[in-house]
Amino acid sequence: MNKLTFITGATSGIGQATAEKFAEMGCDLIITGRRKDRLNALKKALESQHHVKVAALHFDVRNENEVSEAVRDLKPPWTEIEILINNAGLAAGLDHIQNGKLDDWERMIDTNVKGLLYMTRAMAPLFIKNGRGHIINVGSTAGKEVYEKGNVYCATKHAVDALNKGMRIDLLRHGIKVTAVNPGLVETEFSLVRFHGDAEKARIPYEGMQPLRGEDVAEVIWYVSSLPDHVNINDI
Ligand code: NDP
Ligand code: 8X3
Repeated sequence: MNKLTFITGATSGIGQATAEKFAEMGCDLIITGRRKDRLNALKKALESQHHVKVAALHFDVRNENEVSEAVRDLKPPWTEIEILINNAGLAAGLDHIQNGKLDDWERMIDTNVKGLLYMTRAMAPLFIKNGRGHIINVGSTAGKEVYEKGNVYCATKHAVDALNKGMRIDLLRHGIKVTAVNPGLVETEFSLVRFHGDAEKARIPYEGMQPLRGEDVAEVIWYVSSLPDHVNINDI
């Protein structure tokens, strides 16, 4: 299988592990994120190790202009995208609702909900034109349940859960598949970002337990993407 795959948030964690897995399996890739140096280093490593073609696009998913331009400016063969992995996302802060920082709330809502919407809105017409496509939305168990101080992060992931179902219904008639991958705790840069770079606080959620690794989630994303056209995993 060589399906051209577009991955948001490929500069670390689940997205990076997914880029590595898909390249290992022979897929050409469009990898994206804001950190240009990391993207270029990953592109170089994947091309030399796996002999696949990789395009690196750096943009902020919160910026609708940057998102739509990135997709609009693609030239063949890079327009033949078969899989979009909406993975870019973050938690910012962990506070009781009355103490929440508005800036943290805006970042999470703008990235996890609006960023995923901008990407999907830009890509879906291309999939419809090509007559096929698969959108894989990285949600979370936080999109199914809530936990103390998780309020707004959980709300954004509940929104992803609803969008995942809604876009599946809307896009089915065009032969486009939509899948939610909803992991539990994964040890990535997620916690460091949530605690604004405080490594000591970031370690605490993983204490006394064995978290998932980005590679574990990448295996699941690979599995759902490699099934025949008539088989769709709605939610895993
Ligand atoms: P990481 O922090 O390791 O990776 C997050 C990725 O998202 C980075 O590549 C980052 O790239 C990108 N990103 C963040 N904000 C933006 C933005 N505004 N524009 C473009 N890219 C952005 O975390 P994870 O790998 O853990 O997170 C990936 C996804 O998995 C997220 O949606 C997260 O909510 C979800 N998830 C994580 C879990 C966990 O426990 N770790 C569990 C369940 C779900 P850059 O900074 O270069 O822009
Ligand atoms: C990330 C998992 O439990 O930190 O979505 O919210 S959790």
